[in-house]
Amino acid sequence: MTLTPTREDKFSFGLWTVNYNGTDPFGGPTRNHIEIEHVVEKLSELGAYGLTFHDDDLFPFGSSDAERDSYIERLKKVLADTGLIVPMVTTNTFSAPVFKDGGVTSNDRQVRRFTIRKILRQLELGVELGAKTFVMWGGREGAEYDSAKNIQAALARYKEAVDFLGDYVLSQGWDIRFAIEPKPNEPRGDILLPTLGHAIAFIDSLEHPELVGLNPEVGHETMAGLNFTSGVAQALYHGKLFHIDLNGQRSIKYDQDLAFGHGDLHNAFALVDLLEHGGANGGPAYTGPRHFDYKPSRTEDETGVWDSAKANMETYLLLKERADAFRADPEVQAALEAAKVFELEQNTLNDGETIEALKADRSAFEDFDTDAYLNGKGFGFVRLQQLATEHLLGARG
Ligand code: ASC
Ligand code: MN
Ligand code: MN
Ligand code: MN
Repeated sequence: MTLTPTREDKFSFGLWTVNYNGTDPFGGPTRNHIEIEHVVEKLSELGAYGLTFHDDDLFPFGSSDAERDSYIERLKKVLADTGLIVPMVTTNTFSAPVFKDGGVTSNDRQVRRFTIRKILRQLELGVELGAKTFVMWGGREGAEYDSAKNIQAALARYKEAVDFLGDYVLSQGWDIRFAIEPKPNEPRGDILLPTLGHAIAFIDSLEHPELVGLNPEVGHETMAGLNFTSGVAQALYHGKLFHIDLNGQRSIKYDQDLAFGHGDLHNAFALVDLLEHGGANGGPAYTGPRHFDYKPSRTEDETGVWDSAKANMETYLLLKERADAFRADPEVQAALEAAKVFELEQNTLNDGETIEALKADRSAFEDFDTDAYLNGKGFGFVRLQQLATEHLLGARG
């Protein structure tokens, strides 16, 4: 089967992904830096439509204004030459020593003010480049020691920063929204807003909650032992799936950032099915970029980098083809029906039903045969999941 990505597929890559040089806590780089022109040309040739970046991915931290401008000009030129777009930008508020206790929640007020300035610069650049989403990954927001961080004050400072940035976007009339990316730990022992649920509750506390959504990452929810697809479904339910970071992760451990599908493949299948086919309400569930935030393994040379970029897109398209076949299979439809999957879309109560009416309905309680559920009325979920597995493995058309 040939699966060739096209721009309509909306695949995008972080500049930091293909340019990850292999550094880890135990060893230095295993690959050379790839120049921006080559990255954009290569991604374009492979079928991607977008490039995303942290400020420091493009121009090194501490660059002079002239150096920064020259990198931005180089980027603009190669974007114009290839037609690639920048759907999202984000700020590096974690690499430089100044961020060792975090950015917007550092105990050091001077650092917090510097962080907001750095974010503002990248926000303005993002708007200039036409980005529609501004991701905030607070990787260093958090602590190793409970005594070292007043969590409630830190959340208040987080809110202060996001509210301030939101006010600025509204006052300028910009068409850009913020997406918070949760992660439970690493590099901090414990990161603030560790899961999608924590972030949703935080967003509710903001001055402009409509401006702020989520950028869930496969690996990050998995690190917390959570079901990624289920979390994404809840993000969609709340209208908060503004962006997504696709990659692979095998179980609870350090952030692996494997290529998409190279972790929990069953869950990746369910995810693509959800993104492409929508949830219970039908319709396209997610129309934004399919953004890959992965790290090409440190064992690879540049050929392996481009192979891995391709692998992300091809696996997504393969899973999409498999999910289409799964949905189109009459046996699957019958199994979904038998499993009462569609019945969950029906309201539990009748239209306008009162407490009195429910109490008067003997079939709901007095005459309801609960005994029938012992050794009867199986849902057939295992058969359904086996059908999904057979489609996933290509055993069914
Ligand atoms: C991000 C993001 C991450 C981190 C990580 C940096 O912006 O989405 O998960 O930074 O990729 O290495
Ligand atoms: Mn306001
Ligand atoms: Mn990650
Ligand atoms: Mn990410």
